[in-house]
Amino acid sequence: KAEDGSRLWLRYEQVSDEEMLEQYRSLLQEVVIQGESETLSIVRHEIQKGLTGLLGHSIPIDKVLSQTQSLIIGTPATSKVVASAGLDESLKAIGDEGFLVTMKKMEGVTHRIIAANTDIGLLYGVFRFLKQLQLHKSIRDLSIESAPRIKHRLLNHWDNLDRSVERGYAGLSLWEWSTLPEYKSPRYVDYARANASIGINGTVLNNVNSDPRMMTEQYLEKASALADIFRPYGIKVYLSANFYAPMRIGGLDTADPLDPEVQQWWKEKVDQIYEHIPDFGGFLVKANSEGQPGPADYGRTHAEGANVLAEALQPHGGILMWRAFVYSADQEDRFREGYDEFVPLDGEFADNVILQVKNGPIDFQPREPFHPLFGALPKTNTMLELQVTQEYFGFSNHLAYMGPLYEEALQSDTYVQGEGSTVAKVIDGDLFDYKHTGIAGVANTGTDRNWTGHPFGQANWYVYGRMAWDHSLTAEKVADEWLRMTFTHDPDFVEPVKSMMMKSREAGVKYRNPLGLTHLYAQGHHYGPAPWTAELSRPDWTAVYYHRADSAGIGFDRTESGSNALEQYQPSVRARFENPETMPEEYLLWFHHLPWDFKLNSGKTLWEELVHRYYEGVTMVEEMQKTWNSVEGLIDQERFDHVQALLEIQKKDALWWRNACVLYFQSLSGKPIPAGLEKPA
Ligand code: GCW
Repeated sequence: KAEDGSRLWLRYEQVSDEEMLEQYRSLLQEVVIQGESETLSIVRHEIQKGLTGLLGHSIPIDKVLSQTQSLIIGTPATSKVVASAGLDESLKAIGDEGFLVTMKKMEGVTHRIIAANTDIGLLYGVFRFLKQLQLHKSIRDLSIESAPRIKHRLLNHWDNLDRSVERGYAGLSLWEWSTLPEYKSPRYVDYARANASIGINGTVLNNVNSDPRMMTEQYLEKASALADIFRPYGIKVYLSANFYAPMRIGGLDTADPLDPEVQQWWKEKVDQIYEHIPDFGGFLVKANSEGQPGPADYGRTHAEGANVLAEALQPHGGILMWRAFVYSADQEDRFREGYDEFVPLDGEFADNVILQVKNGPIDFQPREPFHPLFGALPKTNTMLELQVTQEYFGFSNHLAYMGPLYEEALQSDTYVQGEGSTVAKVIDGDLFDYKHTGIAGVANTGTDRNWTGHPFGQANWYVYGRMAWDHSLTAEKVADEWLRMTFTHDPDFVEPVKSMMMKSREAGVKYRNPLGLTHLYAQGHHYGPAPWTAELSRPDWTAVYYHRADSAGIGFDRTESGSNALEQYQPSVRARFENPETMPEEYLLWFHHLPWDFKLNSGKTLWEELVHRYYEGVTMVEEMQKTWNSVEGLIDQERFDHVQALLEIQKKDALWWRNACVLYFQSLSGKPIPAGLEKPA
C-alpha cells in the first residue's frame, strides 16, 4: 500500500520482533473496561485498533474480569476492578491527567492495569501502553507513573479564516470554515487523536493576527462543533482575540479597556462564547505588536488591557494568554523591549493571565539565547512559546529536527534562584509557584496528506508534545522513539538517521547564521538570505540592523558599551556572556561587535571561523544526504524518495545561504576565503 505518512507515529503495524510478539500475545488475552463515556468509547476503540494491529489478531473487550491474563483499564470511579486494586495512594499522586501502567495479582492471576483518576488520564495511559508495544519493550514488569508537569499544553494555529496559514507550509488550514458546523471532516478526529497521543490538551484555532469575525455568532457555531469533537480527546478550544473587537464587531466607538461599555462588551461576548463552548479555554492576544491593536492605543498598559479580558473569563474558569512579543520601530535594540515593557508590570496582571513569551528575545531564530523575561516575573504566570512550524528553518522543504532547540531552550539556566533555575522550572511553576502554567507551540500542520509537508516535520509536532508533557526528556530519546514508531526498528536505519536528525538543527544554524549572527533573511518570506538588506519600512526589519557588519568588524554590541541588553540577565548569566574571550562561541555575535581579526578558541580569526562554519553547514547537509542515501531499501520507497528529493533542495539552499552570506561579508571585510576552501560560486 502507498505510504503517504498520514498515519503519523500511530501506525500500529504487527510487531516484527517474534519474541516480543509472543510475550504480548500470551500476556494480553483479554481487555476489561468498565464504565461508559465518550472518552471511554475512544479508549475502547484505540486499544482495539492498537492491539489488533500490533498483535495481528483481535482481543475480546469485556466488562467483567475472568481468569485469563487481562489488560484492565479504568478509573476507580467507574471500574470496580480498578477500585479494588489498591492503587489509591499512587492515584493520588498523579492528578487529573496522569496515569499508571502497572500490574496486580488478583485471585492468582496477574493482570496489567491502566489506571487514572479521569477518563482522559486513561486515554493518555492507553497511548502510553500501546507505545510500549510499538517500541517492542517488555510488558512483563510494568510500573509506569506519569503526569504532566505543565498544565496548559497548547498548539497555536496561525490559521486565517480564508484557510491560509501564516507561516504554514503544509497546505491549507485544517479547519474547513465554509462547511462547518454541518460537515465535520474526519480529519478533525484524526487531529484530536494525534494530539491526545502526545498529551496536547488545548488548541488556539485562529491566528494571533486575529480576524475579529472569529468571535461572531457565525464562527462561534463553527468553533463549537470543533470543540465538541475535540472534547472527548481532552482538548480545549481557545481563540485569538482582536483587541478592537468591541469596535469591529461590537459597534462601539472605542476599545479603551477602561471604558465601562467596553468592559461590559467583553463580559457579554465571553458569556456568549461559553454558551457555545461550555469548557472554552480562553483567549490568546497579540497586542501592540506588528500593527495589531492594543491598550497602548489608548495610553493604557498591557496589564490594564489584559485584565479586562481576564476578568470576563474569570467566572467561567477561562485563562488569558497575553503575548510578550512586542517591539517598536524606533527603539535602539529590539532584544530589550519585551523585558523593558513587562518587568515593570510584574504583579499587575490578574491571576488568570499568563504571559506568553517566545523562547528567545528576537523571533524564533535558529539559535537564540533564552529570553531574559524567564525568571524576571516572579508575580506573573509565564509560559513558553516555541515554534513548531519552520518559519526560519527552510519551511517544510528542509529537514530540521527541533528537539535539540527545544531542549536547549528548556534547559537554559536563568540562575534566578541560583544554579539550576532552568527555563523549564520557571514555566512549570517550580520556582515561583505560578497559579497557571503553560506552553505553546506554533503548529506546523495543514491539509497535506502527511500533515506537515516534510515527512520529518512530524517529528517536530511529536517532540513538542512530548516535551510539553515532560520537559526533562532529551531530544535524542524522543527522536529514537519517533523513528521507531514512524518508520522501522531496523538499527541500520534508526541509528544513522537519528544522528542525522540530531545534527540537522545545528546544520541549519551553520549555513544561515553561525557564531550568533541572526536574522539575515530576506524580509517578508524568511526563506532565503539577504544580509545586505538595509532599507525597508522600518530599521528593525533589515538584516544590517542585526549583523552590524562593516569593514572593521561584525556583531551586535549588547554589553555596556552598546545597548546593554545583557543587564537584563542575572549577574552570573551576564558574566558568562560579557567576555568575548570566554563566552560560548555559538552566542558570540549576539552580544559582541568584534573586529574581523579577533582570535577565537580554534586559533582562527573571527573572519576565518565564520567562513569555515558556513562551509561546515553545507558539508553537514551533504552528510545528511549520504546518510539518507545509505538507508534506501530499509523503509518504503515513497517516503524515502520524498525525503531524498527534499534533501537535494536543502543542499542547494544551504549553498545559496553560504555563498550569499560569505560573499556579502567578504565585500565588507575585504578578506580572502581561507585556504583550503573552494571559492563560492
Ligand atoms: O515570527 C513572526 C512572524 C509573523 C508572526 C509574528 C508573531 C503571527 O514573522 O508572521 O505573526 O512573528 O509571532 O506574532
